[in-house]
Amino acid sequence: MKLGIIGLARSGKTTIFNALTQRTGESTTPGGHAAPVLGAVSVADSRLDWLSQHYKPKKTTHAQVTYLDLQGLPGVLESHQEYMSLLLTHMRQVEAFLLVVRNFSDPSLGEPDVKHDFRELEDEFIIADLGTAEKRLEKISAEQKKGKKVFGSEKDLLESCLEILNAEKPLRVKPDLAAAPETRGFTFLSAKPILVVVNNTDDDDRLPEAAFEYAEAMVVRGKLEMEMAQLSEAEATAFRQDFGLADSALDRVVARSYALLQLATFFTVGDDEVRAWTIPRDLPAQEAAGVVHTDMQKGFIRAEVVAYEDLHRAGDFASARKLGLVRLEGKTYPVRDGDIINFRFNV
Ligand SMILES: Nc1nc2c(ncn2[C@@H]2O[C@H](COP(=O)(O)OP(=O)(O)O)[C@@H](O)[C@H]2O)c(=O)[nH]1
Ligand SMILES: [Mg+2]
Repeated sequence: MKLGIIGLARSGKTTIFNALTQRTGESTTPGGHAAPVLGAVSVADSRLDWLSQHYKPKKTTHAQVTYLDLQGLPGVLESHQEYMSLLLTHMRQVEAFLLVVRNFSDPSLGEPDVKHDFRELEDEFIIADLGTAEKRLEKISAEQKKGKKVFGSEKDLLESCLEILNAEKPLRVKPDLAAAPETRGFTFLSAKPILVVVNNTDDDDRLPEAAFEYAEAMVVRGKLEMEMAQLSEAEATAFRQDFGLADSALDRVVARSYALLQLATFFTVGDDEVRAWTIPRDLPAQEAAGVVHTDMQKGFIRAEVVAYEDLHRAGDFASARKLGLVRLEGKTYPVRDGDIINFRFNV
């Protein structure tokens, strides 16, 4: 899963990125302005821990989340064309945005205004998408004038997109429009799921009320979390208790992102490797097999499935089987969160 961290200057993007990826520092391009920075983290999962203890494999592989610190939006927009096009390329590739808004007072920017800052970012998405949709529609009319045929319902879909964007709404309000085969390729920014990350001061853990339209929001205390991310495990646990934080920012952001993107985790187990895989919820078993290996998808026969809870309760695979908890499922079986799957396939 790839998430882009975006926000206005000095909103705390780098601070939060560092907290999530347990890094320090800032990077810049040779040109001097900030560059998109990439960091990957393993997703903690107590189920994977148990499976790993149980199977004692040579290798245990966690699901991975990649974060991109997409610096500088807007402001650099007009001044650095080259950088902006690089930024847009990165932005189009992420599955969702973490939208950081400043909720602490800054010596140069003054008191925070989360609603205003959020809206400014949303407008950037909408304006970028308006440009894309208008340009494509102009091209379509030019082609039609020359007598060319228009594919499927592309024009209708784009006109519906324009209507939403012109009403100053993000395409997120109607995800089907931008997910259609005719429009998917445009990778509209305002259609991507967003999670607003409100960056609070150390002593405040409340979410501002009703400030964000068409978006889910959560609080992270960026500075505090970054400091905690640099402590040892034991120190961090003690620190967290003092501040009433049960889980790290990383755990909370990952959990919310999985929910937002409707993702699920399934596991494969064996002597060589125990591994967690991230898929869209309810993905058909044959497609889930393809996530592991294309041969497994092509030669798919059956999926042998046991729910984590069932295996855990039974104690081991043989007992789970005796209890009738191991099922044989076909190609279309919708994979559930926590399934442990052994794919049977022919090559
Ligand atoms: N008080 C306070 N300051 C913060 C917090 N998060 C970031 N800052 C400060 O705000 C400034 C900008 O943060 P930075 O992460 O570099 O912002 P970016 O420009 O969005 O990457 C730095 O001086 C940070 O120390 C926070 O949660 N509380
Ligand atoms: Mg930064």
